[in-house]
Amino acid sequence: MTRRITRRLLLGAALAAPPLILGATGNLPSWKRIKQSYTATGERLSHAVYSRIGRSALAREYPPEEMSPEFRTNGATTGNTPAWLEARESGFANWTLQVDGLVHAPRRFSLADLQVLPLRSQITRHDCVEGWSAIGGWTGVPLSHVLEAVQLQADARYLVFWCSDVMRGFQYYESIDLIDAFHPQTILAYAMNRVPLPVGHGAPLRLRAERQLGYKQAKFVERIEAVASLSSVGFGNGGFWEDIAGYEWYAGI
Ligand SMILES: Nc1nc2c(c(=O)[nH]1)N[C@H]1C(S)=C(S)[C@@H](COP(=O)(O)O)O[C@H]1N2
Ligand SMILES: [Mo]
Repeated sequence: MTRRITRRLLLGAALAAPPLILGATGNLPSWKRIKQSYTATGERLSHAVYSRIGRSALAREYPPEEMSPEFRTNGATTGNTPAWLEARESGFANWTLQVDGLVHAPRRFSLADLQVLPLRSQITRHDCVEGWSAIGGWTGVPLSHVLEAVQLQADARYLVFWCSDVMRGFQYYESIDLIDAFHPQTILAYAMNRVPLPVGHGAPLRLRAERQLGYKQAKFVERIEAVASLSSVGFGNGGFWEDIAGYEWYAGI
């Protein structure tokens, strides 16, 4: 006869388990020490847990004192398309971001249009796959506000960020799904460390999708296209480095 597993039985097992496990190691630390070590690593622990419980978890944000004294640039350090070069001449006064594809109300946004929308500032750590990190501050408009303005169509599944730099003959692009698109820390940043976004870091507008690695943080964004599938974009892998070097499309951290 099988015993019915009651909730009380499960609770009893859960309470009994830790001493049993520790006992089995033959090296039983005192509960006090265990408690202390948990308190000491509490912040790290909760972050480690939160970052694994779901896509909506927030990336860690830092106090201003922890900002890196230097935040290096990487990849393209300038746009190089004729339109971008011309826009830079006017200090990006006549630059626009185009938002189109599977949206009901495609439109262009000037920097001023974006800057009157609600803004968000965040100090986060950028992690590049090449093995360096830097903590920097970003200010911009949450992507969700831009998407509300253009109204995604029912079959939109991904957003493609087209950039104003062409490398090795290919336009840089990246893409994210709608979970990342509506994540509260996904912003179109026009300022870095409280000054207008420098050219080297993607002026006048870049993506910050803080739950993703560095190469997803598209710089020099000139167009956002909503698509149903990534298979017909570029070589079909969802991004410049994904196409050229086999980087993972989902680069979640
Ligand atoms: N348009 C564009 N975006 C890009 C790149 C690039 O070459 N072109 N490089 C990516 C990589 S690999 C990294 S690590 C970051 C570097 O951002 P930073 O120059 O602000 O440090 O931008 C990403 N976004
Ligand atoms: Mo990177």
